[in-house]
Amino acid sequence: MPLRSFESGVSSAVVADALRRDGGVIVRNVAPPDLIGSVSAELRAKLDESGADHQSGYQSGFSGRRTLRCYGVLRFSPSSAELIAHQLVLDVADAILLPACADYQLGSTTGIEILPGQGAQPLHRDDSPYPVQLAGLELQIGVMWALTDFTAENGATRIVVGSHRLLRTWHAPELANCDQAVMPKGSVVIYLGSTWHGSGENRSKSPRMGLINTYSLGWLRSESNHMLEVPPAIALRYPTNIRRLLGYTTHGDGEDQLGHYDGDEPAWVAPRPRFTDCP
Ligand SMILES: O=C(O)CCC(=O)C(=O)O
Repeated sequence: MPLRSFESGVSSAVVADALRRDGGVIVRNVAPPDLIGSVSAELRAKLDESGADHQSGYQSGFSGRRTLRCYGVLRFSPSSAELIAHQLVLDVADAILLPACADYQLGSTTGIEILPGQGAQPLHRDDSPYPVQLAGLELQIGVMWALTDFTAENGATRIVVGSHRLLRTWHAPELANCDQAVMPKGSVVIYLGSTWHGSGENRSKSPRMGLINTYSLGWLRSESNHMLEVPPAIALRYPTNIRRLLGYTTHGDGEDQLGHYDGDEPAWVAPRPRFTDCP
């Protein structure tokens, strides 16, 4: 079953409908080439560092031993904020996640470069760390930006269309419905946390580079620890919507409030001296 693919300019409602129906959807040519160029350049050094350190946890069997990864990209890639808080992405996240939370947060931000010779990643669901599966409750979405063209040969993300309808993680997906997110640089593929997916095999002679950001319900533990990856002194360089996505805010009100700081809304709303003094 093919993934549905739209051109940029499509409404977020159409994208969210396709996502709910199929579990994944492509929107082509969303980000301009200069933005994609800046993000790629800012990720370069960190990707190379991860490749140089073969003992690090960056290169595991699951992530791929011929795959470079860098995490917490807002620490060193200011341009990535434009992709992370892209209006289309936030509108789709609003539609999918806000019915089940007061606000959502970033789960993780990861640059991924799949080198020639890398085999396909095992298919998996991103919501598997959360030991709950309830029909109709989506815990997160994944948003993969193509920083190079994604082709069938270079490892374009594989998505099992319709697999989000399998309620339990042990229900094997129907592989006949697997499609690849073939799309030009600057495009984005969005998929649900419950959708089976994984990177493809890189049979080409060139690397495939992407930036994948996940967004999860605000009352869940985020996949990566943003307070350490993007500490307050760096978070303060970004506008409040990015700080909010990083979790420098509360979830809920009154006695239902989570994430308070000294019993209060954290300082990103009204910076206090001790906040900026944090190491
Ligand atoms: O690189 C890709 O296309 C997908 C990567 C992925 O799904 C993961 O590492 O969890």
